[in-house]
Amino acid sequence: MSLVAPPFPARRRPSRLACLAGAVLLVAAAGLAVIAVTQPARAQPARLAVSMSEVVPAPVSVQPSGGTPYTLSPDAGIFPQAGSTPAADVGAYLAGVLRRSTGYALPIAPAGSGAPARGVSLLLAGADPAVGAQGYQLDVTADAVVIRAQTADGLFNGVQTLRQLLPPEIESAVVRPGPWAVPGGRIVDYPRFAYRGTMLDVARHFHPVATVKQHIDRIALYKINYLHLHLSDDQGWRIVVDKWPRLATYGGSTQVGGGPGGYYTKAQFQEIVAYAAQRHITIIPEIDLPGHTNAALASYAELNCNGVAPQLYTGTAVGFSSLCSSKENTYTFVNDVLTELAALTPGPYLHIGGDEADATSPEQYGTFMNRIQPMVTAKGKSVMGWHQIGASAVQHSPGRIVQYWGLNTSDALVSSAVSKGAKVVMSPANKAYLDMKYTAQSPVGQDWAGRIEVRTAYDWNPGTYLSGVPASAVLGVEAPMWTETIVTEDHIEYMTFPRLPAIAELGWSPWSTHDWDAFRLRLGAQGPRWTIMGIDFYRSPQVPWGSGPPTTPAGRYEAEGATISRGVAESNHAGFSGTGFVNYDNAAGAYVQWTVNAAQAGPVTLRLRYSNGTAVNRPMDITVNGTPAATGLAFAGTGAWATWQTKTLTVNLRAGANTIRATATTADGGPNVDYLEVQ
Ligand code: TNX
Repeated sequence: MSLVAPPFPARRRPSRLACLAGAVLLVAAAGLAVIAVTQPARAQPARLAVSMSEVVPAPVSVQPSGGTPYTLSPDAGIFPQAGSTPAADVGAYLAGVLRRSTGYALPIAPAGSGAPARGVSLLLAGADPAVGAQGYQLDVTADAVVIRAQTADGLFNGVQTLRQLLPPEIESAVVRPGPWAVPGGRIVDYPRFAYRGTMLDVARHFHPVATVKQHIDRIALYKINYLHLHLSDDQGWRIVVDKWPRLATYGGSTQVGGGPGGYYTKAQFQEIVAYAAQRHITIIPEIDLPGHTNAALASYAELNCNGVAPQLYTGTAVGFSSLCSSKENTYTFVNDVLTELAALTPGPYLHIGGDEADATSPEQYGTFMNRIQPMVTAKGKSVMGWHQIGASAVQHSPGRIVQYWGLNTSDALVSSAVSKGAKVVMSPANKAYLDMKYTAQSPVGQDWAGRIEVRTAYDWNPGTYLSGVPASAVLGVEAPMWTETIVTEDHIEYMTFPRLPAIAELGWSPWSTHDWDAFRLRLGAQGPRWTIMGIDFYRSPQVPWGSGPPTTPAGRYEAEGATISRGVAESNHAGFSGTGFVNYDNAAGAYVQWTVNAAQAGPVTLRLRYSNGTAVNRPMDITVNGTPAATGLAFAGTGAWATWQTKTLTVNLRAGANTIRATATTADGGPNVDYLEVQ
């Protein structure tokens, strides 16, 4: 399908912001699938093979044991802290993730008090005290995985790390063969900032519940703990308010470009809130006030100063609408909306917008904000708003949060709000906006704040970015996604990945871990996970992606051409590929060793083709560059020497030469081996 919408009208915005230069073409449904992704082959610095250090966001402390990994086995269980429903819920979530791809039963049973049982324990005691309210300690030995935390939030964050320590196939929606190894060692980890958020604008283009849920599932993987939903704007009102029903039914009836729009019923909104809560994510609802209100003004004539309702709006200009600050009715309206919204929202914040109120004078803006902020606090919530609420005419409201979205590294409104006690969420538009294009070639997105490649999104420090705003005043970071050009679920994925993980790392990881060269390797290793999860991500050429296009010369490496420590190449059983196969000579310690040159570092899938004519299992150890990738991997009898089967495992390769060795572990030797295939 191809859809070409008219050019965006010129937008008004504060003069210090770069304006949209000329027209931006909306290539809404041009289909990301047709983007030609070119990835220059380039030499990557070498790195360790399998490691505990591939986690995004980077953990505070990682100590690999170098010992035998833990391999999740079919008889493993999940053992949450006895007597804790929140811990049991985290256990159920983990089981849900792991059962899909392993096919294992993974029964859940309360943790006992003795040695950890085989499987994953989720304990609310015994963690390093440094982990605090959101952190965790993860210990992996050959026998078990144990996650310890002080809260269920901490356990949940530990579970996200565990997912990333398992092979990428763990994210598969269908059962895969494994093996499911977790590298041995200890991670002690906790966040730098309490708030790590992202925003989805469901007003410019409406996005249904299912899309929001899927987005929640994905952002949870990177320890994002707040999802800000921009629920109203000029183009649409997206949440039912019982006292003002036309807001949703009329104000929600269209969107940018004139599509059908949509809105959430209260039950649907609560479904989103509950779904997010199960993933330890708090929803922050935003009603943008007093500007960005055309949809409300169109729904109720009496909200307009002149008593006349404007038309619904489907363009992308900003700054032209305003509630009427001099009408008492306005405050009844706002209070009704905030009352119903607060009742739907267990989280601590109500976001009241406050940006681009260009049709409101500074005096009117002050009057309006000073009336509505106390409405928020009266409902037991804290005010959150775009940084314009830091205007001197606006009083400080206890616990309030200003969200910085400017382009500069100093801002008087923000420093003034901070000096009165406000905390700041950092969303600098030229770093953190997920709706900005990556490059001039990006098929969707805007560029008024610049183009944001992955490195640009990553290379800034939220704790020192704004002069006059010390790290102690920074609550955290948020990456907003405005949706003027973001129409489909695919667009959301493409603009979110890989930039949101970069912003998540800025919010979570200690600044001492900040290192672009290391980050790009860790980020690249996430690629295979996203591919398996079906995420259509932007394959930035700045990042050595671990898969997509395979990282090595993919292909077949015949055993008869490999290094053989003992044994012989034979051809006396049919069905082999190449000129023969290797007979391991019934000796323990005999090995076949291949050299695989990888263009870049990252995970690959290995397939070993073998036959094993007897009923005897001939287990082998597989090492990559001397590090165990699988220990005692079973090669069961295939019934006949001419019956060939393949064994699959995922390993990490380093850039350059890799040594992959399969060693027989019993006096029966290894099976006959035909080839190693790299995928
Ligand atoms: C500015 S950022 C806006 C939004 C637009 C966005 C587009 C902010 C607080 N306001 O109204 O959607 O730019 O990038």
